[in-house]
Amino acid sequence: MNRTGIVRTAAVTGITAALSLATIVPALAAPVTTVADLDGDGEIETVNVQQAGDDQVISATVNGTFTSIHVPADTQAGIQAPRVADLNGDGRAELIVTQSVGANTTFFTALHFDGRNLSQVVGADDKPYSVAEGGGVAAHLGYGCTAVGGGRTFETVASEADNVGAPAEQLTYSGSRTVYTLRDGALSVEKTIPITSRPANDPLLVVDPATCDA
Ligand SMILES: [Ca+2]
Ligand SMILES: [Ca+2]
Repeated sequence: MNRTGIVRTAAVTGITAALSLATIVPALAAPVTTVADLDGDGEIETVNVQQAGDDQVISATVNGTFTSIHVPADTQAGIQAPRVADLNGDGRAELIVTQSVGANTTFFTALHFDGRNLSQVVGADDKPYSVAEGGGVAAHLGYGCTAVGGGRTFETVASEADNVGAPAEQLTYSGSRTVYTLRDGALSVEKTIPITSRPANDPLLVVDPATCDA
């Protein structure tokens, strides 16, 4: 058995253990909290996340007013604290919320505070936006931010391996890097850069979510 096989077996055993534990103890995941300045006034709000059936409820009190939103959750993976980001560099935090956790890939949605309520960031198609991170060997997926002027652009990479099975140092990926601007809770595409057969360490493929930190 090669090393990859051993790692996979260990991961599967871990999942099985987690599943049987969930069967014995069907309790709801414990609520989690994080802190973010949602309205950019310099005061930090507490953000609570709680499981509700197949959903998660994300809530906060901003400037004395309570707001909450339901979004789908991955009940098997449990409730996770959102990542606190500022995708456009305006000083108001966005929340990157885990929606589903796969073996290699995690899907997130983004929330913003519109001045009154928390709402889902929408894409150019006006639908709730979702971004993937990870991909294992077969794909290279993720997001990051780039400082532009006084603000930031939000950038995603979505690519697939051209040659799965090749030695790691020979793997190349093709897909695209998309540059977005976020305004009033909506992402619009600034440009899409094609990626053609580039190694994983190519600057076009490299994205670091920490560059979006608030
Ligand atoms: Ca605040
Ligand atoms: Ca922001």
